[in-house]
Amino acid sequence: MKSVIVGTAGHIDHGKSALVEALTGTHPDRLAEEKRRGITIDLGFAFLEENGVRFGFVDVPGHERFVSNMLAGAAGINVLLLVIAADESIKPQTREHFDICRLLGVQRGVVALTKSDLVDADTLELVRLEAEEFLRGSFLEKAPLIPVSAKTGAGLAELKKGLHEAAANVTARDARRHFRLPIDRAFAMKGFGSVVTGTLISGGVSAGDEVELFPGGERLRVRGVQSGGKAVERATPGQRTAVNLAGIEHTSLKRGMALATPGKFRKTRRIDVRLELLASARKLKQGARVHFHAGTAETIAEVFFHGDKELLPGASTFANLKLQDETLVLPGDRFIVRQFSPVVTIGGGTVLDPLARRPMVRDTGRVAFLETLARGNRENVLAAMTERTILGLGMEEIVARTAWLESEIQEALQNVAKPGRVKVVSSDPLVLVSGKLFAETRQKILDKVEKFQKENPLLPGIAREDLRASLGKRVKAETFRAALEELVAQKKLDALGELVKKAGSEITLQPEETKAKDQIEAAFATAGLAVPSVKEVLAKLSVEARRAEKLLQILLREKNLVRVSPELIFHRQALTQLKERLVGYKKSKGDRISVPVFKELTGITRKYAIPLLEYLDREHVTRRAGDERVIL
Ligand SMILES: Nc1nc2c(ncn2[C@@H]2O[C@H](COP(=O)(O)OP(=O)(O)OP(=O)(O)O)[C@@H](O)[C@H]2O)c(=O)[nH]1
Ligand SMILES: [Mg+2]
Repeated sequence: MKSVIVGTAGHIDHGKSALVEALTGTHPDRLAEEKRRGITIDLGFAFLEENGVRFGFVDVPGHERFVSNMLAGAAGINVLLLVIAADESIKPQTREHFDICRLLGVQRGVVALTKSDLVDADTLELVRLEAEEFLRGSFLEKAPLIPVSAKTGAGLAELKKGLHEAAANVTARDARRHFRLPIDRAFAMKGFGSVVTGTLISGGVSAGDEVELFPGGERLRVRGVQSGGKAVERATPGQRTAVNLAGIEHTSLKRGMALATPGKFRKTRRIDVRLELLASARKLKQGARVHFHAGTAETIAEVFFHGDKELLPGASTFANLKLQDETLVLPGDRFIVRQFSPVVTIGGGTVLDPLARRPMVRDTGRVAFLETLARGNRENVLAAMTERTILGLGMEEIVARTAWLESEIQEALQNVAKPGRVKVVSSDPLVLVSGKLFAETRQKILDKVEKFQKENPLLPGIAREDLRASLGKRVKAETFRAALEELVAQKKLDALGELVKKAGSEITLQPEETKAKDQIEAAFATAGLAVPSVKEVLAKLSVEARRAEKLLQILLREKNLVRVSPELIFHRQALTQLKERLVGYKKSKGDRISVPVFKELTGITRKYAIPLLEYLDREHVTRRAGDERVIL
C-alpha cells in the first residue's frame, strides 16, 4: 500500500480542519483551547485509507501567529491541499503558506475552493480566476481547482479523486536509507511511557532498534512503533509515525529534536546552503539574523554570503548559516527563513554542506565546491570532498556529510578511483585522498630520498620514519605508506627493512674514503681481541671525523666489524676465532669456564673480557651460570 502525506495550507478560518474532517471523519483539532476558540493552534492529524492509498493528513493552523507550528508540519508533506475559502479568496497566509510549501520543494497538490455553499456561481468563478492567476507559473499551475463544501459534502468525491491523482505521482521514499524522524510531538502514554511522533522522512524503524536522539546524542531503545495510526512491525517512509521510546522521560523530548540511525550523523551549528529570498522580502544584508526552520526544528541563524555582500529580493546565492542551536540537518534538506522582526517568511533554501566551516576569505574554492554539491552528482561530490580534505577522507566522514549508504559510496568511489581523481590509500578503514595530493606526495618522497642520498653519500638510505617526518604532519600515515609502496612496486625506490633508498643505488666511495675504510678494517683485524679504541683508529685517518664515522658505520653494517659494547668494536674474524677456541675448550676441558680462565684463554684484560662474555651470552654461544659460563 502506498503511503502519502497530505498537508493542508491556507489562511485562518478558510475551512482546512473542517475539510480534513469531511474527508477522513476525524476532526484534527485536539486541544481544548482549539475547540473553545474554534481555531487551530497546533498541528492535527487524521488518516484515510482508500483505493490502495494510505493518506496521512497533517492539518496546520492558519493563524499568522502560529506559522512556526505550520512549518513543523509542512516539512515532509508529499501532496499539498491548498485551501482557499470561496467567500474570502486569497489572503496573507494563503500567500505565506504557499511560499513556504514552494520553498520546501513540495511538488504537487490540489486546490480546494472551500465554503462553496456560501457563494453564488459568479463569485465562485471570480475566486477561481484569482486562484489561477495566483498559481500561474508555480508548481500548482496545472493542479485541479475543486469547489467543495464541508457542510454539504459537495465536491468531496472530486477532491478525493484529485488527491488520488496527485498521490499516484508521488515516488515512494527509499526505505533502505538511513532512518530519520524529525519529532513534532512528544508525550507520555499511560502504560507505554514516552512517545514521539513525526513524519518519517527517511528509512525505517522497528521495535527493538537502537536510535540516536538529536541534538543530545542519547542512544535510546525503540519499544514499539505505530504507523499511520496502527501498531506495525516496521514503519516506512512517508507515514505519520509514532515511536515508543524506552529509557527517557517524555519531558526530555520535544519538537525540533530528531531520531536517527545511531552513529551516522552529526549535529551542527554551521551549514552551507543555497538561499533564496522571496520577491516580496526586503533585501538581506551580510550578517543579518533570521529565524531558521528545518524539519521540525527552529532556531536563529546568522547569514554570511559567500561572494555577495547582500541578497536582493527574488535572488538566490550561496550562504553560510551560523545556527544558534545545534541541529541535525543533512544535504538536500529544505529550510525556511523568516525575518527576525517583524516575523514574516522571507525565503528558504537547500542545505548543501551540513558540516560547514566558518567562512574564510582565503578559501577561494568554496563557491565552486558548493556548486558541485548543488549539482549533486555523486562522483563529482565525492571527488570534490576528497580534494578539500588534506588529511584523507574516511567512510564515517562521508556518511555524516552526505547521508549516502555505504554501497552508494563504494559505487561512486569505483568511478572516481579508476581515472585517478581519487586514490584509495587504505580500504579498511577506508581512507581517500585526491589523486593530485597523492601524486604530490609521491613526488615529495622521491625528492626527499634523492636529496638525502645526495647529502649523505655514505649512508645507504633514509630511515622510513625520518622520511615520513620530513613530509610534515599533513601527510597521513596511510597516504605515506601507499605512496611508498607504489614507488617500490614501480621500482623507483627500494625499501629494505627500515631503510628507503633509490632503487639500485649503491654507496660509492671516493678513493681516499676507500683507503680510510680499509685502514679502519685493518686496524681491528690486526688487533685480534686486543682491540684499539675507536677514537684512536679514526683519528689516524686522512678523512675528517664525520666521514670517518660514516665509514665505520658502513663496516659495521657490512658486519665486517661488530660492536660488542658501546666502546668496543671487534673484527668479525677475531670473534669467529674466539668462538672456535671455545668449542675446542669445551671438547678438551668440559663446558664450564670461569672469567679468570676465559681471560687466560684469550689473553685479554677483564675490561675486555666482561663485555665479550656478555656479547657471547647474547649470541647464545655461552650462558651465564653463577660466576661461570656454560659453553653451549
Ligand atoms: N458553510 C460552511 N462553513 C464552513 C465550511 N468549512 C468550514 N466552515 C466553517 O468555517 C469555520 C472555520 O473552519 P475551520 O475548518 O476551523 O477553519 P480552519 O481553516 O481550519 O481554521 P484555522 O485552522 O484556525 O486556520 C468553522 O466555523 C467551520 O464550521 C464549509 O464548507 N461551509
Ligand atoms: Mg484548522
